[in-house]
Amino acid sequence: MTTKIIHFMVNGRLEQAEFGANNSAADVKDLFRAAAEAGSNHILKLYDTNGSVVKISPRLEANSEDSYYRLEVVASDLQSVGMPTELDDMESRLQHLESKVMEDVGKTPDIIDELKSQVESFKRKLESVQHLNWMGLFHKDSDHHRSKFSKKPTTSHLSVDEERQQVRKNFTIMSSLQMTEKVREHLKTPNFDNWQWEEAEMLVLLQVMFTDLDFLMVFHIELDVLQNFLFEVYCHYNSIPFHNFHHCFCVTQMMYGLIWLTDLRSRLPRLDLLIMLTSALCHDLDHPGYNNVFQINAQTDLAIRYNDISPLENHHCAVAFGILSKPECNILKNLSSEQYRLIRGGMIRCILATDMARHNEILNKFKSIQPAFDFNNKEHKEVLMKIMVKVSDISNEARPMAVAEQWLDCLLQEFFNQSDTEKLKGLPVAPFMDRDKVSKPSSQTSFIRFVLLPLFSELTKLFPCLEQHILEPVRQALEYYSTLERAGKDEEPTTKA
Ligand code: 0WF
Ligand code: ZN
Repeated sequence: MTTKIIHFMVNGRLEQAEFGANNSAADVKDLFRAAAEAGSNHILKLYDTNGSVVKISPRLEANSEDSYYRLEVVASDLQSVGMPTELDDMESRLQHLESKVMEDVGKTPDIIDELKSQVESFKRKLESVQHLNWMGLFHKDSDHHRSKFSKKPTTSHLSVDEERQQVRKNFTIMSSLQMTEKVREHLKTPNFDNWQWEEAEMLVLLQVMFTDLDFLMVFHIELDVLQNFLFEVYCHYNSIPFHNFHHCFCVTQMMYGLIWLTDLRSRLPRLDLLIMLTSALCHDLDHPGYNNVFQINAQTDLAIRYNDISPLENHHCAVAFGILSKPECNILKNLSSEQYRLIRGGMIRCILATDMARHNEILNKFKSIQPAFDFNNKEHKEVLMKIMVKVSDISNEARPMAVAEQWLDCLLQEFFNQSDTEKLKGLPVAPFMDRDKVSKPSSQTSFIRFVLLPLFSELTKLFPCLEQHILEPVRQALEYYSTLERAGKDEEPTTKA
C-alpha cells in the first residue's frame, strides 16, 4: 500500500499525518482532528501556503516540511442546534458513496460533486453566522466579545419598520438556540453589561427570564405568544436617548437579578413575580422623552387625558394593556379571570409607583412596615413589589462604573433635549436638566445621597445579601462622583481666571 506524508502546523506544532488512498475521508479527518486535539463538534480548516482553504480528504496533495499546511480549529459546530451533526453525517455518507462509485465507475458523478459543494457551502454559511457567538457556540469568551465602541454595522439605511422586521427575524432565529450556562448565570447579576447586546439578543434574554422563572409552565404561556408580546413591547419603545428599549431591558434584567439574589421565588407566589417582571418590562412603554412636569406645563394630550395625574405612568400602563389586548400577544390569556384581575391590579400599582413624584410617599410607607415585614401580609407585599420596581428603575449606578456612566450620558442627553425645548417654548426649566448648570458629578452626588442610598439601604435591611450587590457599588459611585465634584470645585478659580 502506498502512503503519503502530509506536513502541517497546528497549535504552534509541526505535525505530520500519514495515510493512503484506501483510507476513507472520515479516517483522514479523524487523523487531523486528533492532531488538533479537537472534539467531534469542531470545524477544522486546512490552509495551504497561499492561505487558501484546502479540502481534508484522502486526495490531499502531499507536501514537504518546508511547505507545510496550516490546520486551524475555527469554531465549534452547532451541534446543540442539531443541524451540523447531520451535515457531517451527510458529508461522510457522500464521501462513502463517492468512493464506492469510484470503485465501480472510475469517476465521480456530477450529482455527487454538486451535493458535496452544497453541503460545503451550507457549512460555510453557518460558520459565518458570527452573531451566534454569544450563545456560546464559538470558542471565544462568549459574553464580553463586543465593546460599546465596536457595535455591529449600523442598519440605519433601513426604515424603522424594516429594522424592526430584521430584529424580529433575528429574534426568531436566535430564540431556538441554546444559551450557555455562563450567560444564564450572568443574567442574574447587576454586573450584566447591557451595552454588549443588540436588540434581537435582548429579546432572547428576556425570553430566557420568563422561561427560567417557570412562567411559561406555571401560567401556560405559549412560546410564540410570549415572543409576539416581547416583540410588541420592543416596538412600543421609542428611539430616544434614555427611556428606550435598552432601559426597559436593564430595568427588567435588574428585577430578574433581584428576584434571584433575594430568593423571592421561595418567598412570594409566582403570580407576584410575573407582575413584577412584566411591570418592569412595560413600565416606560411609549415614553416620549419629556417628563411629567413638561407634559403638565405644556398641557400635552397625555396631561389632558390623565388630568395631570402621573400622565406618563398612566400612559405606559395603558399601552401595556393595549398590547395584552391583542390575542396573539396575550401572555395572560390562559389564566383565570381572577388571576387576570390580580395581575392587572398589580401591574397598575407597580407601574404607577415609578412616578418619582411619589418617591417619598412610597419609601416612607416601606420604612414604616419594615421592622415587622411579613411576606404573607397583602399590604406589605404590595409595597415591597413597588419598591422592587422602583429600585430596578433607577439602579444604573449599581452597575459597573463603565456601564453606569454611559447611562448617565444618555439621561443627560434626554434631559438637555427637554430643557432646550422648554427654553424655546418659554416653559419653566428644572436646573438639573439645564445644560448650562449641570455637570455629571453635581447630578449624581445629590441623587445618590438623597435618593439612591436611602432607598437601597431600606431594601437591604430586608435582604442583607443585597449590600454587596447594589449598596456597595452605589457607595463607590458616590465616592467617585464626590471626588470629581471636589476636583471640579478646586479647579474653578484657576480655570475662570
Ligand atoms: C441625573 C440624575 C439621575 N441620575 C440617575 O442615575 C438616574 C436614574 N434614573 N433617573 C436618574 N436621574 C431619573 C430618570 C427619570 C426619573 C429618575 N438626575 C436626578 C436629578 C438629576 O437630580 C436630583 C437630585 C436629587 C433629587 C432629585 C433629583
Ligand atoms: Zn424607567
